Amino acid sequence: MSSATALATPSSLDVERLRADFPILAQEVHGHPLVYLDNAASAQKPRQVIEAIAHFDASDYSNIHRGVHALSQRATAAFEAARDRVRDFLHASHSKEIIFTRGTTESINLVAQTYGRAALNLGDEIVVSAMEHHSNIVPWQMVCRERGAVLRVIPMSDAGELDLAAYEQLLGLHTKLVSVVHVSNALGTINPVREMIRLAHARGIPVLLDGAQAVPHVAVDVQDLDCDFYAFSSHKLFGPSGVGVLYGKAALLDSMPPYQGGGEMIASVTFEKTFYKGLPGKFEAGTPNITGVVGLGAAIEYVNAIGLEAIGAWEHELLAYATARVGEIPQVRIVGTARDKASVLSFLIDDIHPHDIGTILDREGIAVRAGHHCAQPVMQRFGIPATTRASFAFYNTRAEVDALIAGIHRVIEVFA
Ligand code: 7TS
Repeated sequence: MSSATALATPSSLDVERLRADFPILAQEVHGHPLVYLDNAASAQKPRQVIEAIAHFDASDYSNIHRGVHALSQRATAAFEAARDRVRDFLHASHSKEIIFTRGTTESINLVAQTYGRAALNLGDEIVVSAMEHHSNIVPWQMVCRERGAVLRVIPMSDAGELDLAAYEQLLGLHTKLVSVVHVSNALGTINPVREMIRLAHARGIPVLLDGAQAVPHVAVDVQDLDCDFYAFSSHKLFGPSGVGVLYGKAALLDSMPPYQGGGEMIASVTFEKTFYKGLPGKFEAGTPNITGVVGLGAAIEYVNAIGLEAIGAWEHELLAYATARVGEIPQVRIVGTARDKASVLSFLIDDIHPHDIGTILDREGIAVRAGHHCAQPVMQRFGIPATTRASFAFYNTRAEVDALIAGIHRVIEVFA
């Protein structure tokens, strides 16, 4: 398996060479070169990931963990190698702390339905923030309803920064978990999660981080952060969809009941009694997305070869440039102006509906997201129905930001 074609130092990324790794980017849409600025929804896959998937399916594919035959052993080795790679990527101490899921959504549901269901009693509380994706709200509402517990919400400022004083006030004797987003998909805010974890742990409260929008942009060290759970999705990290990760501290995962029952997760079954496997098998019932996991492993290898430091530095530059250029247009209002941000530029143009903006930009070959971004409470907080969101990856260029600016001027012209 080859790694990224170009290496880089923090101050310079050879973006043009890296772009050549992404076949999908070299196309025209509606007669314009594609400008892909919807990376927060799903990032694209480099040739190295596409080839790793094709090679695995063509040469090594089989079901895992059950066969004595050569293909099953090769497939199992590739699957477990990907688990080790995720462990290293998150700086977890054991591979058994890495649970493969369908994605961030399933990872959070797993914690809600196992840890949550067991820990919550009448009057207990789960603390989330005002900038959560629906997948870090609804699973908690479901389990809270069942257990008679309540959701408490950390407020945020007009800039889209969490109110840490209010957060501290929310932490109490009944708080059973803090579950917050590391980087907001709607606003781009990077939350001060280290400090938030410290405050929760001072009261013995575990913390889950929704890292869906963080892992493609910032280096994550779960031991250094000391988070108890960390969830992310492969498809936002240049890997395939339908696969994701839940990291959990071994002691905590060990103490939790299984999520789903079935094959793969058992040590022995009789009609009288079933014994479960240890970690990580206990939480991986059924045949997983084997090829997807292998693809995620390849994606991590690719990202590692570039380096998240270099990626972060370039994206920071790009976001600063985009923010400044967009800020020069009087009709535009940026939503989400936190001091610490990653990759996301959400905005409004006068009172033009974001769906119209998205449609006009699409005619110019520019892919952005228009809507509530599965974060309706964020829209309610700002009193708006939706935003237009440009979200960047390391393969985006200044020229693409310029194309976005030209597209915004075109929108203004059409609606003038
Ligand atoms: N958490 C955050 C912060 C997200 O941005 C998303 C997906 C999820 C959880 C759910 O991830 P999934 O892979 O399980 O679906 N966010 C987006 C988005 O911003 N546009 O489309 C999906």
